[in-house]
Amino acid sequence: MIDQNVLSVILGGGQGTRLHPLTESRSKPAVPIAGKYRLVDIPISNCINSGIRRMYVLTQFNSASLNRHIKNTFNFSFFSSAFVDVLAAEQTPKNKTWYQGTADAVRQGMHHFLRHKFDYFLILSGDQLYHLDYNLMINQHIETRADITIGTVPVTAKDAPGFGILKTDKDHNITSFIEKPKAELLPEWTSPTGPEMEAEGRSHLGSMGIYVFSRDLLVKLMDDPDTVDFGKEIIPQAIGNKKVCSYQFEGYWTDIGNIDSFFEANIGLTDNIPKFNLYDKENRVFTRPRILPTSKFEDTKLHKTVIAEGCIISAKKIENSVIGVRSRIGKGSVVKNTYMMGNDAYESLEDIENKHIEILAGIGENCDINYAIIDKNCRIGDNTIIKGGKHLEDTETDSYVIKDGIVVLKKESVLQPGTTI
Ligand code: ADQ
Ligand code: ADP
Repeated sequence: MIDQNVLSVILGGGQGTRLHPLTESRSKPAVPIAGKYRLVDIPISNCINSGIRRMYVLTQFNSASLNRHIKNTFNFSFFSSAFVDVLAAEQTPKNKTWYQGTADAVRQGMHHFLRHKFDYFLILSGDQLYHLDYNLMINQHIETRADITIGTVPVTAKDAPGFGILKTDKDHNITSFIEKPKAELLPEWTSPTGPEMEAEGRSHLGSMGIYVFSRDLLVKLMDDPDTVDFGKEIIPQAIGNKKVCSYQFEGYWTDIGNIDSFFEANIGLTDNIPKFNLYDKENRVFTRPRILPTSKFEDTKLHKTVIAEGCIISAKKIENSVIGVRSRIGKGSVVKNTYMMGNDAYESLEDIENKHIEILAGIGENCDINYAIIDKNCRIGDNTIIKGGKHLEDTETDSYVIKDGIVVLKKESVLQPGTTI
C-alpha cells in the first residue's frame, strides 16, 4: 500500500566540502562506511525495509563509482516497479547551474518525479546513520492530515545550533522553526520532549532534515524559484500557513556530514553494543555483494575491531578500528582508532613483479597508526608512523588532510617507508 503512495527522494549531497578529502574524487553518497557499505546504502536500505521501492538519489556529480554501485546492488526483479535512479545536476537550457540547495535540487528533478503515480514525497538526507521505519512517519502524516511532516529528534543545547530547531503544541503541530539558531537564542527554543529525553538534557527538538510532503503541496511550493533550501525557506515559510507536524524519533540517529562525525560513527561500530545495529535481521543494510573470500590473520591480537571480508592481515595488534574489504596489513604493525576503507582489487605476486610495485597496497610492516582514516587503495610503506590526535593542527598536503586531529589519507596516496605524520 505504502509503496504505491510514496516516492522517495534522497538528497545525496552538496559539494561535499565538509567531508573533504573523502569527496575529492567521488560523490558524497558513494563515500564508503563501516568497511563495506556506502553512505547511500543507509537511506536506500531504510526505504527497502519500509516497503518503499521507488527512489531517486540527487547528487552534484555524476560519479561513475556511485552509478556502478547502485546498478550492481539495487537491481530489482524484471517484474517489479522498484528502482533506484541517480539524478546528477544537469545543465539544461533552463538550468545552467549546479543544485543551489536542497529545494533547488528537488525542483530540478521534479519533471522526472512527476512521471510517477504517488501521493506523498518522502525527502531524505543522504548522510545520516539510523534505522527508521518510514511507515510510522507516513502513517502519522496521513492520520493527522498534515501538509508537511518533519522527522524530529530531541537534542541537547550543545548540539542544537547545528540543527533546525522547532517548537510544537501538544498535538505535534509545529508552531515555530528556526534554522541553526545561535547559542544565545536557545533558552527560548526548548520543547517538552518527554521525561526520558529531558533527563538526558535533550530538551530541544531538532529537525532530522527528513520530510513527508503531500505531492500537490510540494509541487506548488516549488513554483517560487527563490526558494533554495528546505531548512532556510520552504519549512519556515510553511509554518503558520500550512499544517506542519513533527514526528518525534527517539532511536539512534546521527548526521555524518563532517570528518569528525564520520569518524565517530564508524569507530562507534566497534563498541560492545554499537548504537547503530548492523546485526539486525529486520533492519538489514543492503550493499553490493562482492563475493569475496574470508579474511585471513597471522599472529594478530584484535581488540574491539570490525573487519570486512577478503582481508589479509599479519599485524601485531588492531584496536578500536574498522578495517574495510580487501585490506592488507603487514607484520609487526599496530593500528588503533582507525577506519581503513580497504582496496578495490588484490595485487597478485605477478603484478607486483611485472609492475615493479615497491610499496604494496595497504599498510606495510612495523607501522604504528593511531587516529586515522585511510581512504581506498592507499600504499603505506614499512615503518610509517601516523600519530593523530588533538595536538595536531588542521592542515592539508598532497597525500593527507588533518581535520579535528584525525589524519585522513587521500584515496590512492602513497607514503614512503619511514614517513612520520
Ligand atoms: P544540513 O544538513 O546542514 O541541515 P544541508 O546542507 O542542506 O542541510 O543538507 C541536507 C542534505 O541535503 C544532506 O544530505 C546534504 O548532503 C544534501 N544536500 C545539500 N545540498 C545539496 C544540493 N545542493 N543538492 C543535493 N543535495 C544536497 C538540514 C536541515 C536542518 C536539519 C539538518 C539535520 O536544513 O534543519 O536540522 O538537516 O541534519
Ligand atoms: P568496491 O565497491 O568493491 O569498492 P568499485 O566497484 O567501486 O569497488 O571499484 C572501484 C574500482 O576498482 C573500479 O575502477 C573497478 O573497476 C576497480 N576494480 C574493482 N575490482 C577490481 C579487480 N578485481 N581488478 C581490477 N580492478 C578492480
